[in-house]
Amino acid sequence: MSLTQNPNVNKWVEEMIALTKPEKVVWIDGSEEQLAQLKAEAISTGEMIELNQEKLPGCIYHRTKPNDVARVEDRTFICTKTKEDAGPTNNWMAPDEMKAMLTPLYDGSMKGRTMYVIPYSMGPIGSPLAKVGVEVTDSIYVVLNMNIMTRMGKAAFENLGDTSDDFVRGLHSKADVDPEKRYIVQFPEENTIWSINSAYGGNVLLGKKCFALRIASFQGKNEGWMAEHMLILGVKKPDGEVKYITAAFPSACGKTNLAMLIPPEGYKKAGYEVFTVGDDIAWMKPGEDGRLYAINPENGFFGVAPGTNAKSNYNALASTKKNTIFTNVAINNDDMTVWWEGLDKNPPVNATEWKGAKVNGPEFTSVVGADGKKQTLAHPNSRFTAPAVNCPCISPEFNNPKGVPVTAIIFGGRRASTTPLVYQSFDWTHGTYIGSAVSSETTAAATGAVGVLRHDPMAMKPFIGYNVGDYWAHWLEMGEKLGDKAPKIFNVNWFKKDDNGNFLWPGFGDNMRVLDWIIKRCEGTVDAVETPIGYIPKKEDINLEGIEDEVTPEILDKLLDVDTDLWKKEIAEMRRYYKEDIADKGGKIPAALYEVLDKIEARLAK
Ligand code: GTP
Ligand code: SPV
Ligand code: MN
Repeated sequence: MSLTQNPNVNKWVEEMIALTKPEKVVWIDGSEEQLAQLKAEAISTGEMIELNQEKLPGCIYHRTKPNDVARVEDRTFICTKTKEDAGPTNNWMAPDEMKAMLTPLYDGSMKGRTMYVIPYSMGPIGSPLAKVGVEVTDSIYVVLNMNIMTRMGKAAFENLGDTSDDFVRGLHSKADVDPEKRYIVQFPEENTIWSINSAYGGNVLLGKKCFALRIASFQGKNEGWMAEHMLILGVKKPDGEVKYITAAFPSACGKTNLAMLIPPEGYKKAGYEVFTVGDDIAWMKPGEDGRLYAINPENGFFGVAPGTNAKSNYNALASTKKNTIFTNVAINNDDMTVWWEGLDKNPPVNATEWKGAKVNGPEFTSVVGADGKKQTLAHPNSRFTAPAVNCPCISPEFNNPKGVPVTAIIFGGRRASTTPLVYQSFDWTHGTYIGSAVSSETTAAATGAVGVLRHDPMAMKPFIGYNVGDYWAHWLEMGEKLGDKAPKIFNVNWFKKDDNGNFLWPGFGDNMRVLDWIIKRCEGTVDAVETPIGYIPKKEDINLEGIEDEVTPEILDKLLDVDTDLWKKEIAEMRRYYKEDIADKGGKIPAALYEVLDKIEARLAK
């Protein structure tokens, strides 16, 4: 029975039932009883595996098909009325044409199955920045994940009210999980998402990338706010003040890690603390005082498992110790716990690898595959879905409906060379340029080659729900609106390498040293060196106490180096990118960004 009187919701759900023809329809109220029953059902059918309930209470395991382990960018579409409105960074098809193609795939796709109707809120219920979605799906895995990642259940409908039409309609069917018929489709003009033939993460948890970024970025453009692929963290200083920082890095480039960082000893002793507000997505809007405020629309973390350990990210690991869903990691059959590469140096002997084969872990992981790399027990994009409340450093402001005021915005990516450890933009317009110029080596978070340098403006290439030129114009408009209250914009690179391919910067907790400089720049309490690309720290202003042996003066020189020749190439590549990849393909680049490019070029030529 429907959980709402809202005729817009009920009419749409009726249409979806008529299309997909489920045997049964279950409305998800969010109650403990209902969730426990669904979990038990998923375990009894083998869809989920129960883990050791003493060591990992409430934790369950799920394995996806080997062809269904990451986002599929080549099968993701933005279906606006005109191709120009989707712009050069998106695949496009006319909405009618797309629906005509997909309708036969959805027709009867839930026959013999149950349809779950999931009401959810992105953002704290009652927050003026929050928005409601309804996802219908034939996957219990989706229901259980949405329960962790969103505020799911009846309460979301209370927020919508009995008459509003302002909710995002999400239709998901795993259908046959056929990769050739897999489509992830956004209709931004209709607040609608259609996803079919996948059962993995970002493709099917429709509140996340599909709604909170692709649809929401379009809504934000029209309503005067921003939806960004950004973590949100708070740094509490010894004087008790908390400064909030957001940071956009491409997928699997360190957002979860930075959001939960533990400061080095010296900082802890001095009284610094870091709090997590969000690890992946920020919705930001000017507040009454004219400053930019950010909320995390999510309620949990869908984090990369490999590389997560007590040293690299203690807080993330602690978050996964109860009520967590693990996807595509390895199982230790001796005690039904989980394992992944980088957890520790002891792969379980009695292991089940992520595809489901029982193997001897140490033997299995010593085999070099055809690609020259060692086999892994966990998939490189294996993930944990952990409730935010589990996080030891969750911010007291996590549920604040107003959000938190943002002092600094950081861009970054994986760059083996060229980009220094940190630099500051001259102003918001220059900062917007820096965002447009983010490029990064690709990761396992999306299907396709790994380690290839590609442009990923604002870390949003796969997520901008409209024309990237208009998106950059929106950034500039927001800067104008915020005026002198706008956050300061920075760029970081934790991934610069030496000639032997080793990272120059220790990263992780030591990134606090860079945040420290950024905060001081915002407060105006530290000087900087002006270079053609922006302000660089004076060497003595990066606190290296405790890591002097690792980061020698020579290494710091390399980290902060702005190599004129490499930067001339970088700028030439940006000109090519703006022209060939954007302007020639229907993206209108704001004149102000070309002016920034001209100025950097002129400074480099001097
Ligand atoms: P998505 O959830 O895909 O959006 O990823 P993310 O941006 O949250 O990335 P995450 O923090 O999960 O990190 C991805 C990978 O980068 C992990 O393997 C980390 O160990 C590694 N990583 C994170 N921070 C650092 C760092 O400061 N230095 C180095 N060298 N590696 C890092
Ligand atoms: C990302 O790829 O940026 C993720 C994981 O955060 S997913 O939800 O699959 O998009
Ligand atoms: Mn992400």
